[in-house]
Amino acid sequence: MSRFTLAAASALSLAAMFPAAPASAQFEQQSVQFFLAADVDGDERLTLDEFRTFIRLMADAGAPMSVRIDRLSAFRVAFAQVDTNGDGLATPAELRAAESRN
Ligand SMILES: [Ca+2]
Ligand SMILES: [Ca+2]
Repeated sequence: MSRFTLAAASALSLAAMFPAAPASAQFEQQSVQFFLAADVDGDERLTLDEFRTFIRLMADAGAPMSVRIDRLSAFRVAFAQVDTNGDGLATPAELRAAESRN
């Protein structure tokens, strides 16, 4: 099997895995999993380090905003935008609010 065929086949199976689910719902569900994965100490809030992990996971999944943040290494800037109360921690509520602003 040529590399081209392989790429085409994997694109097809990806499309089959995620049929008609709206992209936003898709990412929302994934972002919960990524949040839990990134939250190393399990306090349900992300430090800047944990936030970086979270964005990388999101970027790997193809979330456009996260891809951009990852590409620009703009973690600190993005974190400051998410952490609206400035306590150095991104809560799920703050992340959700930031997502709906974008
Ligand atoms: Ca944490
Ligand atoms: Ca905060």
